[in-house]
Amino acid sequence: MTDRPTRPKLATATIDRMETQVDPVTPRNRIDGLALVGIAIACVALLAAVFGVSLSFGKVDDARRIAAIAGVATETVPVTVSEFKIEPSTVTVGAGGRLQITNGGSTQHNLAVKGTALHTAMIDPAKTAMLDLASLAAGDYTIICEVPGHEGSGMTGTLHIGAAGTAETVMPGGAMPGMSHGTSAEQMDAIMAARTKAFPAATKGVGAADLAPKVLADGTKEFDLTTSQVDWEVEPGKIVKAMAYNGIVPGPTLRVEPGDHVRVVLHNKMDQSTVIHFHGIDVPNAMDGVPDITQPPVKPGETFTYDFTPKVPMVGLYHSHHNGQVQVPDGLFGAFYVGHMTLPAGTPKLAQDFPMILNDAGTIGFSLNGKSFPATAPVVAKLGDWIKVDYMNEGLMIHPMHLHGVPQLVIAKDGYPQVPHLEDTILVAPGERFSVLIHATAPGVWAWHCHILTHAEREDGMFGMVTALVVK
Ligand SMILES: [Cu+2]
Repeated sequence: MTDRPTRPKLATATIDRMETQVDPVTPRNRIDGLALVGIAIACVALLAAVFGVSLSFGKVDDARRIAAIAGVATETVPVTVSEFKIEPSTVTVGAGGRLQITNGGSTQHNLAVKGTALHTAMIDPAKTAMLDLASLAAGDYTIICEVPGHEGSGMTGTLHIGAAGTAETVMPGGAMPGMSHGTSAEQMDAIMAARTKAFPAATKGVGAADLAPKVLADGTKEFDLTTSQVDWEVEPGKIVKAMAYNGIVPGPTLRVEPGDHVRVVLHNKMDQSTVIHFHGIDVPNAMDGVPDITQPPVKPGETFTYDFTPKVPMVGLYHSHHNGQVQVPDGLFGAFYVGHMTLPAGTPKLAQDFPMILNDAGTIGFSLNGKSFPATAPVVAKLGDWIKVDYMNEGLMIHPMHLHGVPQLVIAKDGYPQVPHLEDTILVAPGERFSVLIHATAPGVWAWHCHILTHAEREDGMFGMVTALVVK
């Protein structure tokens, strides 16, 4: 990170007041209350569904009883469906087992076993459904998504049902074993510890690096952004097909000052059209980057120049607005800063100031600045440091970003100053930006993660939207 804003030191008493200022009843607290009621209703519905299934399948219970007598727990194998694939493409399940199907895509999918009556209901994005396989004899089956056109687009795979009493290890995506089949607590702990101890794991490529503009003779700041399809290492060994600006995810961080004449030259080297929308930035209508509303799509091989002079200081974003539900989560996003935010009176000089861009979909999946734990970057601070973080959500879901150890002082939403107030969990919806100050007053390694636990933890340990604040 470069160009840290420098702020004058002010009286400690002011800082102390700022730190203890708490807003006890914000609308967000009320939303949390409503969310709790929703979760309670969902839990009751889930229990009803589970009992409903177990009552209606006598055969299933028999298979489970046999499995139980044989000392084998019911195996639950995770499967992810998305546009347009089933992962893993070969699923192996012991007799009496079941599938836990998560929709990692952005539209509805289901999972069906071809040639049988077994299928799930339609699963909404980010939702999960169970599919009991105990009625299937040992052998190989074809699994598909039944949404018209999805099977033909690639949503097909093989389901292998093992013989009764077999315990087969399944490693979807090379990472997540089907744990419940004879995995001891010790084995599970060891698998989890291996992931966590790998943090911070080295991977190829670092996103969000600052890009210095070319300064033209008249003072215009010009940035070249080239889109291309690249291999991106999300976590060690997990290399995905991403779409990237200048080869990195997130794309380069662009910084200008209010009143700067800015040109962003987009070179499209992908095999599909694209555009750039400058999210939150004051641009003239013709530069708004929405295909067929303000400009034609920029076709493969074409170049388009965005030309504007932003005047309002902003914590903004730039991203695709064409086939955006694919192009953005697959990597076409980056931070765009206009000037520096006015910090609350009394804020000392910041030791660090950086964007943390959230994503949860596409080929990249659950990630912070383009990386999944343990490849996420820890934030290393000295005791007493002040740090500014701009959460920016480029995903399809909401993420409550929770930091252990010290509270977060929210100072702005979407680049607009708010009355500073402390929170320990910041709810960041898609498109939103929240700017927070963190005062590193507690030594230690503090977990920092999205608190929707399926975005951060799974049977083989922590993954996705997890990093740490390390205070020395
Ligand atoms: Cu999340």
